Amino acid sequence: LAETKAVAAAKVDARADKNSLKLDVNVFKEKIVHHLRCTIGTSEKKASKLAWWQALVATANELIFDRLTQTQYTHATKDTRAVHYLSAEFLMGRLTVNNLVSLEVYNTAKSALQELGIDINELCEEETDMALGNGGLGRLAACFMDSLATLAYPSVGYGIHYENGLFRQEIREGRQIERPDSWREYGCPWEVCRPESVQEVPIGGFVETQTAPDGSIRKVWHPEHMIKGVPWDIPVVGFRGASVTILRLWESRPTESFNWDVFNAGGYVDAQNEKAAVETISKVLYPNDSTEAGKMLRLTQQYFFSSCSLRDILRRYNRTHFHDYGEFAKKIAIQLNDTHPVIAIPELMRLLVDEEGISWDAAWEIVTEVFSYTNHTLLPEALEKWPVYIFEKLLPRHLEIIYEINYRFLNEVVEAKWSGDDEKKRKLSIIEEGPCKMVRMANLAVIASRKINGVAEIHSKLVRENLFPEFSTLWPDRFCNVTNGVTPRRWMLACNPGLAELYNEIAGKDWPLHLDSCAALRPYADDPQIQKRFMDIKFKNKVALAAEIKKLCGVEVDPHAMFDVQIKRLHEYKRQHLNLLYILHLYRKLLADPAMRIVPQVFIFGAKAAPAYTLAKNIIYAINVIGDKINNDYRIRNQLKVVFMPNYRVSLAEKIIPAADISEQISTAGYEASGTSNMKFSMNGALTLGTMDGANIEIVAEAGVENNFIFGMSVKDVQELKAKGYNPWDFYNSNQDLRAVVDWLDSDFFTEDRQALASIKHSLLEGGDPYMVLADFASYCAAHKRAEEMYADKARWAHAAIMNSASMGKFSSDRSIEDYVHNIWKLKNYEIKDEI
Ligand code: B1H
Repeated sequence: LAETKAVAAAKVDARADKNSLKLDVNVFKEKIVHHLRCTIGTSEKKASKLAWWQALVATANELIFDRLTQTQYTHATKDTRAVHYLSAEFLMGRLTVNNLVSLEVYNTAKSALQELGIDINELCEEETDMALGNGGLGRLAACFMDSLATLAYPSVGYGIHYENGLFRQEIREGRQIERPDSWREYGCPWEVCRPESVQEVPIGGFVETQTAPDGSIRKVWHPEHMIKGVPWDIPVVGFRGASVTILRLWESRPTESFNWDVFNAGGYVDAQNEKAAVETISKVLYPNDSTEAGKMLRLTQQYFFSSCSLRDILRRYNRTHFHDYGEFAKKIAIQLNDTHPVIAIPELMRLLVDEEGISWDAAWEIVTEVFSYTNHTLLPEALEKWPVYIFEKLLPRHLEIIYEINYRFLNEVVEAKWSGDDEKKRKLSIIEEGPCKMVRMANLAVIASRKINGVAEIHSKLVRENLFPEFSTLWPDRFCNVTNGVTPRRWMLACNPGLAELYNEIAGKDWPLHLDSCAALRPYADDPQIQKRFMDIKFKNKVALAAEIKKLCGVEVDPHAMFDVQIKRLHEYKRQHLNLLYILHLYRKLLADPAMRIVPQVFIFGAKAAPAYTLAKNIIYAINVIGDKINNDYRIRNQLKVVFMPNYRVSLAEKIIPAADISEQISTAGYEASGTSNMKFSMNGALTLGTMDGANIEIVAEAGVENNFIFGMSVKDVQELKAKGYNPWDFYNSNQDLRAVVDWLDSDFFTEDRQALASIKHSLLEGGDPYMVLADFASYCAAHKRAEEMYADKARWAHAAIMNSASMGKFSSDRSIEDYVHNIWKLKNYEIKDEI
């Protein structure tokens, strides 16, 4: 009894300790100094900023790990159903400010550091972004982790522990140069290695068919290698500590047995080579946003992390279910983030049939209950296909399983629906016939998934009607929509404290949990005082961004000017070159009429191009050299500035978005599945200048078309023009302004490397202008004109900015997660109490 009392007393002590850490600046200060000395091994006198930051993280981790333990205890004792989010990318960015805000200790930490003579902002700048993703798809996964933790749904994120994330971009003489991103060169204090959960994954080799005495057939895979998967856990803190979930990232290592034979035979160097080959698997993130690389290493990465994750899921399940799979589909939901982890489907079949001895039919029933698949793009070049010969080499048993799935699907399902229709079978088959037989991963995903969703209303419609029309006839109930969302904790509360304070006053402090409540600001959209307050916040953010622009680009910009922003991966379908043509058009008008006065404008770009995407790199070069010319042309009296901010990434977006007036979302209609920065901009009071594409449609439906600048062809217009036969020359020949700026690209006005800029003109004319830039040019100019007019009317602009910001309730990632939960995952959430 005495012992129980002592334990109970210790628990009370621990809780008191936690609370004082949260509330008492002095306690927080002591903790930081304690960690500086005892965890980091330095002292106040000589500590670097990095060391102070590490001590700050160690202090936060005291609270985080305690909450994590509580969360895992609750989930384990309740044997909860959980979702497992498999994604090749998690673009987490920095964690410090977010975690401190979520733990409600940001202000305590700030004051504690201040008393120690340290500026918390400077410390937070020490953190390298976790850039383990390319763009929207990876950042969406990160926002979803935030919402899952906040809503306290049992969940795990699974991905790859890339040693190098997306390359660091440097700009030299206007050109992009790629540098490796070693985000954890000096260690990452948020991650914890979990050696107790290491997995081993077989790969390569051959399959042997064994016939038992009773005539039954057994397949035995003799793999060539084993790869060790080492898990690194990154805790994700829900808002106000609602729960702490785990992002588990797998690192590849050679197994102990791996190179033993070679080593013994005196092949020390060869053994090292093999070791290096295995470590290569998690070395680097492929930098192709929306284009499939089709490389052996990439399939190996996908299989490696999918298999490690499934084994981890099975291990945890079997701790309480002892290899009885009757409850498996009740306890486990697996979400496939695009086709990248789709190899998990045949891998789970293999684990269940070959390793657990379950019948094919029973295993297939489990698999088709467990998996769901999210499609993120319709671009044909992004739809993953793998050559059969690569499968034969790396995953021979999986190939057999895929053939079996395909055989049964074609002969049972398709045959029943379209008897004797070989054309349908050819189209729906997982295997694409041809000189190089291919495995179509998207078809495999649809055939095995319970639900298939697109990421915005229009995109989901196109997934059904254009991408998978036959599948959606076959299984109409499988297809659904979940419109994307973003976390208001990072994208408003943490990155725009001024705006957050305004919402605290108007909507109450719970708005980050109930973003709909921001609508409380709407009745004040015409209130001069609130307008002033709102636009003062914006102005302050613009002053801060102007300083950052000066620092990074050396260009002086006036914060009174209209800040027009396009930040996203560089891709033809996103049409940064349409924006550039407009800038040239404005510049040309200013040169033609030196007396002309326009609304002063700053065009701000941020974009990385895939290293092998030449045209995209030329567009970056064009933005830089044209910007340079314009910024230094005294004739236009600073009315126009163009800046390209290097190394666009999450932490830079957090500085740019709160300062934007105009959000450029100008993809050719039908090509941007959703977009997510469009939501972040609106939340922070920017007006969208955009096409009726992706989530733009739903954003302006909420915020009012009249408060945004919509232009260009609709999806239907695009389809019709294509059907009719689009000819860019028609537009070029009939619009003098357009012809002048397109021709300007093919001149030596901006650069000696005339070829680089001329290549853009070439793609727009001889290249056929695949994304119909010229067709939308006139309407884009007109939209800009409307924007400039509205900007000159301060009250009208403030009204529109407020209406945008206050109408984004729908686009909280909490709403997206609730949609997934109710329509797909069927989870329950649990209150996490301080129990242990
Ligand atoms: C999106 C990708 C993507 N769609 C292949 N597809 C990749 C495809 O490395 N790869 O091979 C990487 C990424 N990314 C984006 O997803 C869409 O373009 C956006 O419109 C959407 O908002 C985002 C999140 O759904």
